[in-house]
Amino acid sequence: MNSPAPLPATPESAPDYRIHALTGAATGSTRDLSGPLSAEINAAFAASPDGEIAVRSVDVNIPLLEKNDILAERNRGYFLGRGLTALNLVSSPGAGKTTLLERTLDEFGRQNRCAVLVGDLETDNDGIRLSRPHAPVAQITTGTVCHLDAGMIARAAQSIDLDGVRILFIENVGNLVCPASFDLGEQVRVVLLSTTEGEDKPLKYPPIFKSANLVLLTKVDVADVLGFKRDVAVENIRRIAPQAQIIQLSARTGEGMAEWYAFLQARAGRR
Ligand SMILES: Nc1nc2c(ncn2[C@@H]2O[C@H](COP(=O)(O)OP(=O)(O)OP(=O)(O)O)[C@@H](O)[C@H]2O)c(=O)[nH]1
Ligand SMILES: [Mg+2]
Repeated sequence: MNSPAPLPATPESAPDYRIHALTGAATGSTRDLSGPLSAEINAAFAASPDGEIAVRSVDVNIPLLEKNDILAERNRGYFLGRGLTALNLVSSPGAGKTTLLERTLDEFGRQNRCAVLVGDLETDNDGIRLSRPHAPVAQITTGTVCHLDAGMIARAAQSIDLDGVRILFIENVGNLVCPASFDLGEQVRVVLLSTTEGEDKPLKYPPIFKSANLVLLTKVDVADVLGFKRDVAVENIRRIAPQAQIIQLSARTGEGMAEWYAFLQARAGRR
């Protein structure tokens, strides 16, 4: 009997995602890292003087989620140590994450220094939309990966200048499933549900809602024309996520934005 063909050699892993600091790129000293990943990350920065870096994945032979959780705890400590609050914004594609952050940077962000890390499979479009002289922004393009992970956040956070930043917004890849499993080291998880998606999504995609600290019911300006029942949606959110605060808002008309800013202000104050 012929012996089975040997497994093909594992190819050298290609860069699996890219980080591009669009505004507020970190300068020299703030890029220096310590810890187990420091050599790899610092070498990647050194090889990319224009702020764009490509980082290879690190094989540490532990389960993916366990590795993510370890890195997430490191991120949490790093954020707490810097006195900033990190919020992870998750939703299905197009629920209004970037539009909300654009307005938030223009209003809340004028008095409170904010930074943004934004993830998409492809394009810098959201990073460009969010670029403001007063707010450092880095775009993470994940290629084929349907969520951000803690390693990406660790590296992207090093690519921008976080000095004086009180709030770090992380706009996750638009997806109502995968991001639920990946702790990024955030202190606050914000789930957006838009009126264009239907009232039943909390019932159909419970894990992400169960993990939320805050649920934003977005695009309420078009609720009536869509026949979207806000009270039913709120009831569904409460049933699945009784732990979560709920704010109804429209980044277009401004309804509910004051409540959102009050939430941010209260969280930013916890150092
Ligand atoms: N009517 C209305 N439209 C909104 C509102 N917020 C966002 N939109 C629209 O919804 C669409 C998607 O908004 P984005 O902010 O790009 O959504 P997103 O969640 O960032 O999308 P991805 O990053 O692709 O997941 C755009 O056409 C926005 O203009 C709102 O409050 N009211
Ligand atoms: Mg977006």
